[in-house]
Amino acid sequence: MAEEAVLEFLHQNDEIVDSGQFATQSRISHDEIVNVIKSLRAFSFVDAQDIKRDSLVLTDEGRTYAATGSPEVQLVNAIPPEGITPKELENKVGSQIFKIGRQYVLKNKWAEMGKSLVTRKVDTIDDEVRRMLMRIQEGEVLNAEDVASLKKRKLAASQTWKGYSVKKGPKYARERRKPATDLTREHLQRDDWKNLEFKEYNFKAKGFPVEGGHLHPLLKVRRQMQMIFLQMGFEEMPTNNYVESSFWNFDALFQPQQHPARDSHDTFFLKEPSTTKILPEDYVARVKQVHESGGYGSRGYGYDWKREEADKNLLRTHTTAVSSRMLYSLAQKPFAGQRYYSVDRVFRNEAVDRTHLAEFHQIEGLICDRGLTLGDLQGVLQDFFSRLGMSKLRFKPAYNPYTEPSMEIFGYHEGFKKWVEIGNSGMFRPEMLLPMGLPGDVRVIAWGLSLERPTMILYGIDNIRDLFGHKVDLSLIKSNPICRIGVQ
Ligand code: FB9
Repeated sequence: MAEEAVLEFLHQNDEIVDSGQFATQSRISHDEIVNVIKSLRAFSFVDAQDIKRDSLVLTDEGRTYAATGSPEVQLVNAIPPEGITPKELENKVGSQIFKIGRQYVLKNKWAEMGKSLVTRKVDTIDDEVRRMLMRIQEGEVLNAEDVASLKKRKLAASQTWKGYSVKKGPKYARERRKPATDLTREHLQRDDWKNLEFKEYNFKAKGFPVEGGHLHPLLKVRRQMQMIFLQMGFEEMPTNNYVESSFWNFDALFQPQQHPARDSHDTFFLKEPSTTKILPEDYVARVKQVHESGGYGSRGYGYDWKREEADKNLLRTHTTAVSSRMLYSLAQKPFAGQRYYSVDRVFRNEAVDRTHLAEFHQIEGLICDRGLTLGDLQGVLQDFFSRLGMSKLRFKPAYNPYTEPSMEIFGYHEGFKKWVEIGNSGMFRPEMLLPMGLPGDVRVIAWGLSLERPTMILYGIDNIRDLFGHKVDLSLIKSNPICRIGVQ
């Protein structure tokens, strides 16, 4: 519509002198005409020269007073011959007119504004302000002093009108045929492709963003951790069971049945199915015995071990439950050393905070072989954490029910310039290994850490809910950088 109007007018008249007048004559909005002119100029259909006109226009307030009279005149006209109290006068004209008009009434000495009575001092007044506003509306030009006074009262403002004068351009045509963007079957069938104009290729145009899949930061760090373990000769353990029996999760690890971690305040027990059905009975008997009366050089815990406690199903509290299963199965065949690792979800019924949820992903590594020592454990931790970028380690004696000795692991973080707790470790106790049937000289060194802590540190995330859970911002999933650990 607007484009056709402009091109047809130029065909008839060679020039549009003023786009504003053309818009009015064509009954088309000037904004629409301007957009068409810019588009036609971009394709050399027209030559367009800028026109600028500065004009004075009334503000909303100015237009109001041009219609109703200036506030100061409205205020004086509202004063009766006998006078009026200030409050009554304000109620009569309204607080806005009263507040604005008052200052000009006093300046023009048109009334006496006493504290209790307002009296008029002149019989006739000339609403000069209203008259000036109406002259502007009629397009008259006022002197600079009057314009300045109206601008100061914000009753008028300068406005720059921008338009164009337009002539035919080098590529003018009475109608603009959209350049074809594709050679279609119809073009060939109609044989009209020969006189088609094809749009130029825009080699600078950006391609559409390719929407593909995106990996969660946890999965990226998990992959890197897996690569580190595989490069170190470890084999992944099958961790595809969140539900575990208390037997494999605690009893097999020589964790006593009264231990606070086995309380429902720390562990999620299942209602259905509440109990496990199958356990290796001969092994269970040895576990019962080692808890109650020891053996293998241990004196045990000296309590009545209960099968129904061991049968309770739970959500595993650590992947060490899987490690115990793997070590037991290793003991059922001629012994050969092994290196196992696991990275999977574990569940703890604990207070949640900014960095802890009721579940997290535990990473665990273990080496099972004859004659291993604490030095071997410290050595493999040095190798493992160096690959994570933390080569300065310190070890602090600690306690775990299933490892002795045990060590907390600390690493010096070059970025934070401080020591950071990076995991826990130890040597599984004989009371755990020997009832399984492992040879007496076999030792198991093991360690654990979480997946969330390194991921939060590596990706600069300080609240775990921004990393894991239903409040995670998907743009984080789409835009997080690659994980650069475990790359030697
Ligand atoms: O991951 C932890 N910290 C950590 C690890 C790596 C890391 O990488 C650097 C940036 C590159 C940074 C930090 N921690 C263990 C230490 C703390 O975060 C701690 O507050 C939280 N711990 C979890 C348990 O909290 C309920 C992290 C989790 C943890 C702790 C111990 C084990 C596993 C996970 C274990 C074990 C174990 C011990 C002996 C034998 C077998 C397994």
